[in-house]
Amino acid sequence: MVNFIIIKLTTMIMRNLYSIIFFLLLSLTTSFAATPWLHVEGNKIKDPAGNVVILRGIDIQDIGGQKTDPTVGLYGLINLLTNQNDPASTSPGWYPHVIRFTINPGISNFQTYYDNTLKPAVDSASKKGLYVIIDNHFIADILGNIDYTNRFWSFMAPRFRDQSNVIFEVYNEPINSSLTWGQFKPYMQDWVDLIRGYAPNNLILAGSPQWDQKMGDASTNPLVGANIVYVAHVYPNHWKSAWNRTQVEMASAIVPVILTEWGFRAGASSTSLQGTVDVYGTQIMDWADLHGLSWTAWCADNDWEPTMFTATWQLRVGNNEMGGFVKDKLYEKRNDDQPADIACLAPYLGKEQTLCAKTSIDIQTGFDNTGKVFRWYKDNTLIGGETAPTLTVNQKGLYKVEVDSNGCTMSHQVSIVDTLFPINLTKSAVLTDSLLLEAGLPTDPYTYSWEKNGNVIASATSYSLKVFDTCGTKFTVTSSYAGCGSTAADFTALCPRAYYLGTPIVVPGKVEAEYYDIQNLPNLTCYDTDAGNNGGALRSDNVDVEVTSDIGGGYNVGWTNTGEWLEYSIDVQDPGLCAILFRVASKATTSAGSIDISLNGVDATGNVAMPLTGGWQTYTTVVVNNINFSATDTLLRISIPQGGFNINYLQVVKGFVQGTEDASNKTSFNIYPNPTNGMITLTGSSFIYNWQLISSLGVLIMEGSEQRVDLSQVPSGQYTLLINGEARKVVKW
Ligand SMILES: [Ca+2]
Ligand SMILES: [Ca+2]
Ligand SMILES: [Ca+2]
Repeated sequence: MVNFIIIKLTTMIMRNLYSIIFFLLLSLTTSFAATPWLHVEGNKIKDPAGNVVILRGIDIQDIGGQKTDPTVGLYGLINLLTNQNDPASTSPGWYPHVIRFTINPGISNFQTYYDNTLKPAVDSASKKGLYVIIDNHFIADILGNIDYTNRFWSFMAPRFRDQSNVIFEVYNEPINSSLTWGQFKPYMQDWVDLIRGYAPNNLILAGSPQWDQKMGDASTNPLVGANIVYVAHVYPNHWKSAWNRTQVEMASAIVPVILTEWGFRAGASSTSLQGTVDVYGTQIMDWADLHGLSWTAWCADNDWEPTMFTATWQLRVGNNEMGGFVKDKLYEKRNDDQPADIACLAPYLGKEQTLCAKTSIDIQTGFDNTGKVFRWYKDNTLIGGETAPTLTVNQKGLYKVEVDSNGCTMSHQVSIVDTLFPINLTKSAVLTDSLLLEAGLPTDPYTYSWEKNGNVIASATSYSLKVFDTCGTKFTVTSSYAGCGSTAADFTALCPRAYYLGTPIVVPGKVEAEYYDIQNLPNLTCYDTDAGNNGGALRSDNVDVEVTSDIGGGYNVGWTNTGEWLEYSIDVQDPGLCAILFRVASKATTSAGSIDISLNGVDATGNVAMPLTGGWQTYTTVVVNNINFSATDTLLRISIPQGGFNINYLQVVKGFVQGTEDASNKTSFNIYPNPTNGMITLTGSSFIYNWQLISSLGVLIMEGSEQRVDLSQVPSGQYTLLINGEARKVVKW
């Protein structure tokens, strides 16, 4: 820094004396604090040179929310809280050494959040010479949030593992009051282990049950691992309780403790936050000094309580407020308990490596050895003579490296384990030809056994197996290696064609258009002219299926194009002459296209023209008689010689159905008798009688698909009978 100023001076002397004076003033007033790696020894936080460090600073609200503050925003607030020329209250400026970033949980995309919010915020605070606490700000039962917290730290920890000023607060407030510390500890231990796998050296702040109140037993039952600091939150209501204070005092006698939240305001809306400088503020600060507690004050905000600022970001001052008190306390302590400026390098060995079936493995620190000393340990015993940046090992165990560099010592460890990698076997395929399954490489030293449908294939002991079998057959391979256990994987031979509902469609009966057979080979059971399902419903191949608004609901096939076809496996249980009733709709402008039905590949109907119905969901029924279904017919195909219609289903009806293939007389129902005192009979040229009887108040009374509607049990009065969507008035007398 000194050399830099001299060079600057010699170049600038030629230009402007005022600039030089300004530059010097700037240099003197913006000296940033050092933020080397911190570590824990006993109940103290220390810098690499062994100086005791006590972190004192400030909490700010959810940084994503603070970004949207219209007055100061996030970066404006960081500037405000580090402005060393702010005369508010009695101190001349702000001197926090740590800032805590509240991060509300529920982040949907960690990468976006990291790129747009967290990383820029950490960078901004880092440039100010601050330690930064990343606070995963749950105030919730831990049991519902284990997965999210795992994912949060798996993403964030590796990204900040090289920043000596970044501190991880695992889980803000585990509310779980029913858990003891001992019951809670395994959950926190899992998170600590997870974070340590990614980030060997950052301080980890561990909360405790009941909103960070039960850390006392950590004094006799601490978390396993290095550089862990315990979190306590002590608001005025806690401060009044001797039990709460004792918990902190028990812990802090043995392990380091940080108050990541304390604060007060006489006018706070919650009584638990109400306090003054005289009653609470001065006392808790003296108590923190007595027990060597680090702290961050909650909350440097104009909204989140207890607020240090007014709504217009004026610092609240006086005996009833914490704003001025915190600022003045930070100034008073600005030079106390601070680290020396030493750059330390942290080695990183990875999380875990597998030795199995390898003769040796290299553990690499990634460092050269210039100016550094390396010590390697196996299972906590120093390995004599190993002083290189890389260690070659041939036994499993816990390996640790210590690196001396720039006057400090950093370490990391990795487990070398003996477990087999999972086998990467094809999961399933249709066997149109023989297929070679490979469970490894020919050079792998493992032994293999293969099973077919659960029975060992005696001759199969190779890494590979050639299979060609009927669909549904399941092959299992198990790979083993002495001392490493075994691992297994499956392969299933798929049927090229499968029934959509698990069995063939029974005929006579209803053939839903959307229930065409499943295909595991291209263009085997259906053919569609464009990729993907334009309707996006039900199926995910190329056929276009959408939700239908026809009576009865379900789906229809739409976007029909010339040349497309669909096949259905059928089971003809009552052979003979049948009628096929096509349930179709079309809003095409000229022609609605046509359908051709074939059975077992033999044309059964010729081209049947489809009608224009005026709407893509305005359905009608087209009847084709005299189709002979024999017991040996197993495959029905809908071919589309010309597209332009939607199809909901085919109804196959035994016998002859009176009607016409033209649905233009859809409205020619007859209802007889009407009025009635009992049975109404429906007659007409539509042969699907989906009907609903609706009261004058609009209540559905009954529904059915029979040709007769029995009104004998309903009260006298006027009703609406909906027949295939068409409304008729009927009167019961
Ligand atoms: Ca398509
Ligand atoms: Ca299509
Ligand atoms: Ca349908």
